[in-house]
Amino acid sequence: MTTLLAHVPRVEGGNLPALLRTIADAGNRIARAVARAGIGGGGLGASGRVNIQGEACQKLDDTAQDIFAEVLSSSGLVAVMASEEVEQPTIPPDGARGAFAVSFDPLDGSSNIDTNISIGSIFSVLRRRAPAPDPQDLLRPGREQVAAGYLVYGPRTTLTYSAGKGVHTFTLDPDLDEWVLTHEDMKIPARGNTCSTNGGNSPWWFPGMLKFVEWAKTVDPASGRPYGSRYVGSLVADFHRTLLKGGIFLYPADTKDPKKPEGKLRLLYECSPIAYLAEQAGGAASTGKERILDIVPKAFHQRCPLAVGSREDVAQYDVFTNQLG
Ligand code: P6P
Repeated sequence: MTTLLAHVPRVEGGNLPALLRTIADAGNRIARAVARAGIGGGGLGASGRVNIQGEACQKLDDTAQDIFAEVLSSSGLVAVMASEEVEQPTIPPDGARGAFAVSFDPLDGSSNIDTNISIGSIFSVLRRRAPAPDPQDLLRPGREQVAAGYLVYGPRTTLTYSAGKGVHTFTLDPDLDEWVLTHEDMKIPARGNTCSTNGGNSPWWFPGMLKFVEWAKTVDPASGRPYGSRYVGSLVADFHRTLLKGGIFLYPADTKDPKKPEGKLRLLYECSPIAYLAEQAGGAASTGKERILDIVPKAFHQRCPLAVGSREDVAQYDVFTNQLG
């Protein structure tokens, strides 16, 4: 059996296999907390905390944040880390010996917790470049990532990652309590037949997005249209389906909230790691106008539009967005 530690390639100057194993251990602990939420009346519902995004936090958000922060801080591998849940990045006590700058969303899709729908954790790994631990080291384009991935806490607990040599999924065997390689070198089909987006936002979409969705709904059997519609509301679940079956996931810029003109998703710990995986699997990820992995972040929690999935579907979306705005 190929273990995660043995599967992850080593990188110059940092123990990447150990870091991903540490993240996997955090995921195992979070999966157990998710599975037990609600038993004995604990673990579900709001915690009363409001995060930097202005979102009401669920108790499991706090649990996942605490687990990620604890394991990464104590690993000796991390120089600086940014979390969706925390305003400013954190430098662990022994960050000076950490080789990596890590961004993470400890629990993505938490609005789905109480309804027992799949949720997950997302992570992005950069090699430290600064001579000393420095939060600014996190503000680098996604093409510089040395690894990225996500966990899905669903019917199965899975960890999907890439370290620059393809995309692979490990599944947690609950009997062995071990991660088992179940999907190696995953590839997104060049074109799919599913469009995944929150149609409730259509009154605020720009013309290019409206045109793409109309195009996807047009009857044209030769191109597999009309596309089906699937939307879970957890990025990890919607992307994992897209990775396996093809199609396109869209969270575009819109005019719904003047405070979020670039859409809802965050660059550092949602769009950038997902884009890295998509490209490693032969797919594509863009804002509609530029490659996600070329965006140079200016702020830790900046948002960006996301179109990700089959490269031919993303290309078609780019055409409409560049033509129509
Ligand atoms: P909406 C979850 O809150 C999340 O950040 C992503 O996981 C998901 O894709 C998106 O928001 C869903 O947002 O506005 O459709 O509920």
